Amino acid sequence: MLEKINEPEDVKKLTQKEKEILAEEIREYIIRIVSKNGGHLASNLGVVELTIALHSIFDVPTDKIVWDVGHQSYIHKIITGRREQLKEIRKFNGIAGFPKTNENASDCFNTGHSSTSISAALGMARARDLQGKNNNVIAVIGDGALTGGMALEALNDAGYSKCKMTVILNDNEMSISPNMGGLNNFLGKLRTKKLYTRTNNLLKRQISSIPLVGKPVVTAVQRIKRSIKQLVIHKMFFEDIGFTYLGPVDGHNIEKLESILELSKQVNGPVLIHVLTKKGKGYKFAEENPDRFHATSTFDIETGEPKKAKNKDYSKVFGEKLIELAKENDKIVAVTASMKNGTGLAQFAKEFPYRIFDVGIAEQHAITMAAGMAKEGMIPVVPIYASFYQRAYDQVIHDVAMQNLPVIMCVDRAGIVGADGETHQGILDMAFFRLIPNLTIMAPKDFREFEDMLEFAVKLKKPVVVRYPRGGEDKEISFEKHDEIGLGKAEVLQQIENSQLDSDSQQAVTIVAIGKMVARAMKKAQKIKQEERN
Ligand SMILES: Cc1ncc(C[n+]2csc(CCOP(=O)(O)OP(=O)(O)O)c2C)c(N)n1
Repeated sequence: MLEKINEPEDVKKLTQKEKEILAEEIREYIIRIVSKNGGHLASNLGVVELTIALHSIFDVPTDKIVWDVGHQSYIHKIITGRREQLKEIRKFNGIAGFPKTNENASDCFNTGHSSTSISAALGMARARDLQGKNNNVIAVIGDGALTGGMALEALNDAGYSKCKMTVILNDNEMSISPNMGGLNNFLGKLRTKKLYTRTNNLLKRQISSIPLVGKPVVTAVQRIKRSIKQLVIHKMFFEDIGFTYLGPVDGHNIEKLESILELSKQVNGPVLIHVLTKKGKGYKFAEENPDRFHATSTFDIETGEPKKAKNKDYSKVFGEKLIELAKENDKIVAVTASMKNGTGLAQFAKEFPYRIFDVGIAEQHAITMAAGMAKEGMIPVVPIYASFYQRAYDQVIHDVAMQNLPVIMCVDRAGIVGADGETHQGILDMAFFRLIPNLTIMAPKDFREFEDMLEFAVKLKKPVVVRYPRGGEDKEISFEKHDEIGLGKAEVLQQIENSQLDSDSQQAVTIVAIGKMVARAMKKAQKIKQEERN
């Protein structure tokens, strides 16, 4: 079946049975590719049926599908003519692991950072209306991404706007780790609302008995929905802010998905479809361990085990040192924006479950919340990937730096990060942090210096940024010298004797480096020294 799929039209032609077969073939194909290239597995396996249903009902590129984060767009890429190119996903000169408008017209908006899809889709819907067009606009957002402030700002605007658009809430109860927060509890109540599912069927029956033409249908749908809502649901967040809520619907049943998507097209306003999916669906190891298979390196399909053993990295050193510091100082707390495992906090969470706060994918809130804790005497440590720190820029300035509060901001994955592409590179943080007053910024040359810097940061009692790269130390260089960390002090690691200087011009080379680049600079310096000797 898969080999026949070169464009969405090919999916539209299939029978329901054939679509089910296609779903299984797509799963096998993706598992095989991700096992070789690495990538986002569990999230993609969860949206196979949803993506097939979307392409059966909507017409891209005229209709716009915005994938939140975009890590789950592999099936969309397969269906929109990139089946063969998927084999080179995330590789140099291969296709990207996220939607890219310059890669294919069906990718209508670039994503990578979470919680942007509803804003972008609402913008597209408004642009459509102003230009008298009539295409559909759909945002596909996970329950994890929904915890991001931007998504909630957009829901607020979209619900009130009355603009025709569809938000698909892909609810698998997981962010990277299990989803946290009050919204997750609220969704939990909707997930189990059997009564509502039944009434929803009633709604569908009533709607199908109304002739499907123009505005009267819409008004009728909304009137029926309102009356049912008043009957059975006391308080419905989505409905109350202006959305027509449809669902919950089984996200692995293509037929049901298609019928609810079709239904959403009839509503002339914002619709939210609540789709229940299983992260990792169809691959035993990913179903059992969706966090590990959220984003994975290469692995063995039979055992699910990684092909390469993971070396000690900076995130691990961070987690271990933080535990040590937290044992000595009970004011130390950790704050994470839904990245407990990635930032090395898993063990800390086990040892100090009451001193770690997972605030959801909410970097802005994480920083201001940490500022509040710091104001009242705690020492919050907030590890966030460099590219996601971009989200919290104003909070770092306004809430932490200007009040000179002792928040320790740990900038993980600083520098080039590789296969996730341009949205995930940590290349701007040094430029933007250095503009902010009151910040002490450090970058360690190796693990030992990183530990010293964390100790120093705790003692400093001021806002501190420590940036460190993805991965581990440089294997070829081991530093013996470790000066005590001091404010504004550089460390001289190697000096060339005066006699070695060029005798005529007395010229010398000075290499100044920070962080990971110190090892590289050392290698160069050693080479120069060697050349001088020869
Ligand atoms: C601003 C930002 N912070 C963190 C991340 C890292 N991240 C990527 S996907 C993800 C979880 C997304 O969960 P959800 O939206 O529920 O999608 P799922 O993978 O469960 O389908 C996180 C935290 C990100 N992409 N953007």
